[in-house]
Amino acid sequence: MRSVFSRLIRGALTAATTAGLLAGVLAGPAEAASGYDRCPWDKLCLFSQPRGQGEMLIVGGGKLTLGSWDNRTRSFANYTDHPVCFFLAPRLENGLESTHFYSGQESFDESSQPWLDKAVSSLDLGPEADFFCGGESRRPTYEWEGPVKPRPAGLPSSGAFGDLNGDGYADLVSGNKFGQLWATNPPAAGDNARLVGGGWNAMTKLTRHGDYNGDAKEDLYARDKDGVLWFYPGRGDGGFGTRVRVGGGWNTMRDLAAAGDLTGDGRRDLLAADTAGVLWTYPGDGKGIFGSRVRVGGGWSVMNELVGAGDMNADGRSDLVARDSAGRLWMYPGNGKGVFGSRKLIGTGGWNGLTELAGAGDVTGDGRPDLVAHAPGSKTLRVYPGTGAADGGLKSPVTLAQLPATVFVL
Ligand SMILES: [Ca+2]
Ligand SMILES: [Ca+2]
Ligand SMILES: [Ca+2]
Ligand SMILES: [Ca+2]
Repeated sequence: MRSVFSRLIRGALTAATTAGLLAGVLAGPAEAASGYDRCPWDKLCLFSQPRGQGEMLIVGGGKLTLGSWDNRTRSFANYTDHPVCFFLAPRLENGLESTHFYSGQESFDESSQPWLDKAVSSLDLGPEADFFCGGESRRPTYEWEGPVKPRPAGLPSSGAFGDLNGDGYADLVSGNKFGQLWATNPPAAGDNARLVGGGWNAMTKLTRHGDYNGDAKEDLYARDKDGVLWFYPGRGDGGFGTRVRVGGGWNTMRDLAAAGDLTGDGRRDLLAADTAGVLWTYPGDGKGIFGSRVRVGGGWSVMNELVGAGDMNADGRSDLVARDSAGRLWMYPGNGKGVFGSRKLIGTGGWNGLTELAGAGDVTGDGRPDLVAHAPGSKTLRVYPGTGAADGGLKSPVTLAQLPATVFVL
C-alpha cells in the first residue's frame, strides 16, 4: 500500500514539473535527476544504491539473468502496470525464494524483504508475474479437470509412450515464454512438475514418442535454430541426460514427428516432412540415432502438422495423425513397413485453431492413445480420447486442464 501511494505522489509531481508549474517550489533538478525520478514511466528500473541512487538499469520485461547486475540491486522503481517478481536464483528458479511487488518504488533494505538487498539474480515482469511468485516459480501449474487415469499394465509397445517417469500416467511437457521446459505428471500420480531446464526457446521443434535407445525410458528429440537435431535421453524421472547430436541439415524439414515403430523391427522411428512436400521415415537404430531414410511419398506440403499419436486403430502398429491446411485431421494407418495405408478422415474441420497438437499416449487410462490439443492464448487444454476403432477416430473432446499461463504443450 505504501508503494502505491508513493507512486501517486510521484506521478503528480512529475506532471506538475513537466507542465512548468510550481517549479520554484519543487526540489531542484539535481536531486530529481539522481533518484527514482530518473526511471521512465512504463518501465521497471533497478538501482545500485538504496532509494533510487547510484547506477540505474532500465528493464522492459522479465530477465532470466542479470549479468553485471547480478546480486547488485538495492532499490527499484516499478512504473509499469504489472507486478514484478524478484528471484534470488537465476532463471526464475527456486520460486520459494522470490517476492513480488506492485507499482511503486522500494529500497530492499527498508522493505519487508530485506534479504533481497544485493541478492536478486533474475526477475519476472508482466501480467502473470505474481501468479507463481513465492511459490513454484513459473511452472505450468495445470488445474486438472480431465479424465486422467493410469494406463493399463502390459500395454503393447505401440501404446507405451508419453510417460516420462514410468508410473503409468501420461505426462505433459510444456514450455513457457522464458524458454523453460517443464515435465508435468498428473496430480493423481503425485503432481511433480519438474523443471527440465532453460534455453529451450533455441529449439524450433520438440518431439517425443517413448524410448528410442533401449533403456525403457522415454526420450526427447529437439531441433535447434541451426538445423541440428539433438537426442535427449530420458532419465526416467522427467529429466534428461546429456544430449547427443543426431546430425545437421534438419532445417529442410517443415515438421518432425517421433512416431513409434513404423518399420516393424521393434525400434521406434522418426517421420519428417521436407519443404518440398516429401515425407520420410527415419528408421531408429535403437540407440537414439537413425539409419538411412525411406521415402514415404510426396504431396505432404498440404499438411501443416504431423503427430505421432500412436496406434489409433488398435492393430498393433503405430499410425500417423496429420492436419491439412483446411483444418481437417487425417489418420494414416501404419503398415509396419515404414509407409501407410489409405488415410481416414477423423476431424472434419476447425483443427487449425488448435495449433498445438500432441500425442502423449493414453491419457484417459483405457489403453488407447489420445490426442491433446491446445490453442495458443487459450487457458483450456483439451484431450480427444481415441476410440481404437478401425477408422482411428476420436471421441468428443473433454477439458483436460486449465492453464493459468500461456504455454506450449508437447
Ligand atoms: Ca508419468
Ligand atoms: Ca530412452
Ligand atoms: Ca522401427
Ligand atoms: Ca495402427
